[in-house]
Order: sequence, then structure tokens, then C-alpha cells
Amino acid sequence: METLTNSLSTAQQIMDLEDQYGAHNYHPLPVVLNRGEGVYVWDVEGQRYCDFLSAYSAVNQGHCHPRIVDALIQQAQRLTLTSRAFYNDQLGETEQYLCAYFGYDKALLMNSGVEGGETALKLTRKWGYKVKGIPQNQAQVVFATGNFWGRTLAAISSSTDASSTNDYGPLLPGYQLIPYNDLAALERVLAKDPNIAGFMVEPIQGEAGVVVPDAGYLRGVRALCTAYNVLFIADEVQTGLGRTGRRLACDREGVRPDLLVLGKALSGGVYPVSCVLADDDVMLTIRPGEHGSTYGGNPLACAVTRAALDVLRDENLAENAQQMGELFRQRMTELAQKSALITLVRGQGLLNALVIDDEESGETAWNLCLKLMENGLLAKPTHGNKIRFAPPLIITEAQMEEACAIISQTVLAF
Ligand code: IF1
Repeated sequence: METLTNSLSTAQQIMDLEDQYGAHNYHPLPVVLNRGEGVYVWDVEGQRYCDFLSAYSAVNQGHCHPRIVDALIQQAQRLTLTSRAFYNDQLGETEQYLCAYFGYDKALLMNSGVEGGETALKLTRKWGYKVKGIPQNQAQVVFATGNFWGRTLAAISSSTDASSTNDYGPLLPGYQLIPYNDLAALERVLAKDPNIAGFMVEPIQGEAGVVVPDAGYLRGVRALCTAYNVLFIADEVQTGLGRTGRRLACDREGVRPDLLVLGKALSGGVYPVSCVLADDDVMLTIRPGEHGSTYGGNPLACAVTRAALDVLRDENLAENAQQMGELFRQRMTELAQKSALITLVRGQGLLNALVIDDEESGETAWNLCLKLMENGLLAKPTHGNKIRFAPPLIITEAQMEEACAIISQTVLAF
């Protein structure tokens, strides 16, 4: 057992190592983690935390879920990567599994969530030219202000957040922006421009601070995209896979997007896997040699993905997220009545945020997260004065009550 002094210096040494040898593209909370199990993570001092970020919804199944880790180990000892130059015995079964699970004709597997978004964007443009008949290089794709779908140049080209776009120009053309949760704005742009191939939107905007649209918004998007022959692309990288209390956030309104983008918890935080699901009229617009990735659809990713989805279904994680989310929002609403610090609680399932009465800098939100960390709960501000709370979907009622007590005590003592 390391001595306390030794481990304390270890924590600081590790943070210093990252500072000296790593790019400074993040500003992490000052905690050094070395173990995760279920809803808990531990730091190098042996301190235990409730993880209320879940690696931005990538560990919905909980840290190091045994069934998923076991699938990784078993496959890793057989075959990890062949490239798509050859067939492997895992991909076809996994594609069939994904299509049956989500109800589409075909799946295209990639690695990171943003590669899923890029793939959806390329499919949408291909469909625009080859099926809808848009003149070459005229295809437009519509996005909502406040969107976040990753860090590539195509992704930041639709961003309205200066910290995502500053000094990265020139950005990708062929994009149009409309306000989120505004069906009239969507209809106006679709009615005006015949060259629109798709509308890509998050069912709930995560990074914007868990912005939940009005009931009926997704149904309206579905109807308008159908009416104007425009593809409805749902970015469910963060909202999918049980996070909002349903299999997919779109399920709450019973809408079926034309392209479904998944990532993060698709592999339970064990291995980067993303995918796009679509029907043949869209998916078959890409022919052999027109898209790909070295690791896309590799055997290891496939084995992990099937295990991660089995866990979501077998452990009824969407239902648990619905119930535990209701408990969380109830407790936070009770807290908001006792504390002027909290101006709003919002979210669906276990994707929630507290809006803090804070200047735009978000300094109070950051300091509150430092206090939460000291009290054994990890969360991180998103966009200034909102703190996102998103624990693994396996959280029990007792663990949720324990976490809400930590949040309440911390806020009331702040
Ligand atoms: C970071 C945010 C969350 C996403 C949605 C696609 C992607 C993401 C809706 C791309 C990724 C991550 C990226 C990570 C922090 C985190 C994040 F704060 F940046 F916005 F979750 F809200 N669509 N979100 O949320 O997936 O390529 O990252 O696998 O960049 O710091 P990815």
C-alpha cells in the first residue's frame, strides 16, 4: 500500500506530467482516477466518487461492466482487426443485431461519434445528388443553433460556439442554421430551398446545457422532412441507448429518423464504436471504395457492441433511467426551493442539468463542482452556468438518494 505522501505526490506528479507533455486541449477537474466499477470511480488516494458524468454518457452500463469487459477479453484473444479488405466472422452478425435492435435495413460501423456524424453527412449528400437529384455541389444540410456533434472541421462548421470554431477556418460550405425547437423556422428553410438534402438534429441538445425541446418538436421535424423530401438525421450519440429513459430519445415521440447516429455507450465505455443506421435507399448510395475506416467494424468493436446492447436490454436500463431520473429531478426541485443558487432543473431520463444562478463565466458552477468533488461526486459544468448530471443508468435508488444528499448538502453549504 503506497504511503499517503507518496500517493499525494503521485496525483500531483500525474497532473504535472500531463501539463508538461500533453496538449492543453482540456481543463479537467483536479482529480486523478485509477479505477472504476459500476457508478463509482476511485482516485489515486483511494477516494471514492459517484460518477455523474459517465464519460459524457459513454458508460451508461456502468464502469467496467463484467459482461462487456469479458466480451472484449474473449475476442481480443482471438482476432482484433482485419481491416475491411477481408470479411471477419463478427461484423455481419453485429450488423444484423443492430438492424434488428433499431429497425433499419443496414448499419455502417465507424469508431468515434463524430465519424458517425460525418458518415451520416456524406450519406445525406450522396442521397441528395443520386436520389433527390440536387445539382452537383449544391446540396445543403440544415443544423440547429447550439448543436454539438464533435470536433472535426465538418462538425465545427455547423457550430455556433466560438470556442469550437475560432481560428479553425475556412469552414465547410453547404450548411444552413436555424434556431433549435423552432418548427416554423424549419418549414421556412425547407419551403424556400429545393437543394436541402437533410436536417441533422439532437433530440435533446447536450452540450448546449441539456436543452429539451417542446413536446411534439420531433414529430414536427419528422412530418416536415417527409413533406419536403429531406432526410431527418437524428444525432443520438449522447441521447441514445437508454440515457433519456427510452431506447432512443426519438422513441418518446414515436418518430423514426431516416438516419440514426449512435456512439459512446454503444460499446459501454470499453472501446470506441459508432454507427449509422439507415434503409437501403439511403445506405446503398455509397458504393465500394467510397467510404471507410481502418478500424471501422473491427471484430473487437463488434463483440463489445453486442455485449453492451445485451446489457442495456437485459438490465432494463432505459426503464431504470426513467425512474431514477424522475427521482433525481424531484429531489433537485425540492433543493431548488431551498436554495437561490439553483434557478432551474431540466432533463429527461438520466440526462439532466442544474442551471446555476451564475454570471456567464460559470465560475460559480466550476467552484460548485470542485466542492461536489470534495464531497465525493463528480460532475462538470457545461457552457458556463449549467452543470450536467448524468450517472450510469445502472444507478440504484439507494445510490441516487446518496448522490442527491451529497448535491443538496454541497449546494446548501455553498
Ligand atoms: C469533447 C461535449 C458532450 C456528442 C453528440 C456527437 C459527439 C458528441 C451529441 C461526437 C460528443 C463529447 C465530446 C467531448 C465532450 C462530450 C460532449 F461536451 F463536447 F458536447 F457529451 F456533450 N454527438 N460529445 O455529445 O462524439 O467524436 O466525441 O465520440 O469533445 O470534449 P465523439
